[in-house]
Amino acid sequence: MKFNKMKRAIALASVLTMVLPLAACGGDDSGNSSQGGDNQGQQSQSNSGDNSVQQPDDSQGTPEAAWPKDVTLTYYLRGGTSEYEPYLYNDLVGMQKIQEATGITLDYEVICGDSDAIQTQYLAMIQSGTYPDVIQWLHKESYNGGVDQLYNDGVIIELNDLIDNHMPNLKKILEEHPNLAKDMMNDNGQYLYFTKLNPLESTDDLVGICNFGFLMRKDWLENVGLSAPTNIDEWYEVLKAFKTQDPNGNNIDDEIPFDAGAAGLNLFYPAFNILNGIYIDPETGKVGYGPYSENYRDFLTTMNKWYSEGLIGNIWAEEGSFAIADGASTDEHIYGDIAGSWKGLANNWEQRLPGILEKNPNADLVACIWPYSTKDSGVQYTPNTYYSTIDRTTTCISVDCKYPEAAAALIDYMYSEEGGMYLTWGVEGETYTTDENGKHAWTDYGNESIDYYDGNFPRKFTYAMAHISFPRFGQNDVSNTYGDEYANACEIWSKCDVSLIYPGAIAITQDELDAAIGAESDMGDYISEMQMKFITGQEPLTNFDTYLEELKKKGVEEYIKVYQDAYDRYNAR
Ligand SMILES: [Ca+2]
Repeated sequence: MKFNKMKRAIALASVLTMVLPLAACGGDDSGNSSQGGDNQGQQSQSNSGDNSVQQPDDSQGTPEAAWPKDVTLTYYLRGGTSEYEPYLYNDLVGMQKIQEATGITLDYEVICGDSDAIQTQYLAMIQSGTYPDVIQWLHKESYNGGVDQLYNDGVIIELNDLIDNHMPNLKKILEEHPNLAKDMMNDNGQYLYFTKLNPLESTDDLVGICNFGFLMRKDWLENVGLSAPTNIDEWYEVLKAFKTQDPNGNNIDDEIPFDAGAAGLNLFYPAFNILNGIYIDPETGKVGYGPYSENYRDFLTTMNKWYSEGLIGNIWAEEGSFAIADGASTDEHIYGDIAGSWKGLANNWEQRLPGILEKNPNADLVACIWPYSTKDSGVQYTPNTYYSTIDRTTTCISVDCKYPEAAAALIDYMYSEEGGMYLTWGVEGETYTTDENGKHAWTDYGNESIDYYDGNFPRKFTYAMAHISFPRFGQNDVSNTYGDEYANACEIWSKCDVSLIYPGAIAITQDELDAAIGAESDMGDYISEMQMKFITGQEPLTNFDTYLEELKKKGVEEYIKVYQDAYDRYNAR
């Protein structure tokens, strides 16, 4: 299924993003005293302080005193494989401040391991019939049918009344941003989850989610006397020059002008007004499927030409295999000074450039803009499906939560401005300062490198980690949390047209797709196989119509219809 490939690409991007602020880890375990007992002691101690949240006060005898003062909620989270993962959340000073402010203690249950292992644990938890109070997870990808099905299966509660009556911050946000309300609710008008909400308004909002795109060797461009390409014709000109003019200067014809690893070719689809999968056709406003379109023929024709002239290498196939590669990875090509451009992340200046400089002291990178459309003049479509008002991680309250109002109050505080700052920047005067214009900056104390379990990283990450998807609103000046080159690249990649992107708020179940085209359909495999053959010339493009016919037989139109129907329901919300 195409689905698998898409999920893989998303998972990879997500892993790369997660790696960004932290050093790689691996090594032996040492002290873990931060978890468990002492934290609770610390929290209940803080309960005696001022509470800035509307915790019901027993002394007033209100019948709505919905939770006891020493309430502890279990908070279930998706961890990773790093050594520090089980302890990180308890240690986050920003989260401790949020607990102090609300008088609610959190008992984290961090599920750690590789993605398969934690997926198994997550499903086992749901199957057990006994749930933590709050469950924060990639529900949409991990549970068939997403949060709607979790609700239908009696795992989580509806949140509409809680938002109305106990969540003034979130209520205000949803009232002021009807687009966010529309995206967060389901087709029945129910709110079933909380998430990181992005109004997509300021540069900061965009920079936070636009951290990948085309990267190119700036020094190579200078060596061939060209500027960074802005459309498909210019891309051809640059790649051809990289191939023929020895830009790495070693007198060997060893350049790979575009390394297509990590699904790199997918970034070229939008220039042909399609995406690699479901998309919205800007011409008709209807749902389409990239590999089943006339524009795909043009995409393949271009890629076939580039391939035949030696301009692309490392073409990514299904499930992470490289169908066309010379045996070396994208990283090896990049560090070996033979890759001229690739799909990269904004952290490549920090993470990859130093490695290239070891090989070539003149090396530098440049972020390329999204190429202008070959169809619509002056439009730069993006393939960035993260370009969404809602985050992929969603946070639900379970039916077993005895004090849902307490959970709502805690999460509502995360949606407040103070809560957002605790989650993004930590503590003012400790990890960050604010200038007279309201701009935030890290302190030396925040940036100081400290030992943390098996690695070390800046102290600020023990206060707040902006990329952890706790519910909150906006990005809180997040661009300043990165270096200039990072922010500049993100800004370049944030300039784009998102019309092709199918709304991330829509959840389609695998059952719906299976019902439409059959669980046994090999449509995705067929598309991958044929793409390779068309690009490499094993299959002439004169057979493209036969390919379309075959896809039709495999149910592609029924597949598209499932998405079209869901899109129609979404538009009717
Ligand atoms: Ca060379």
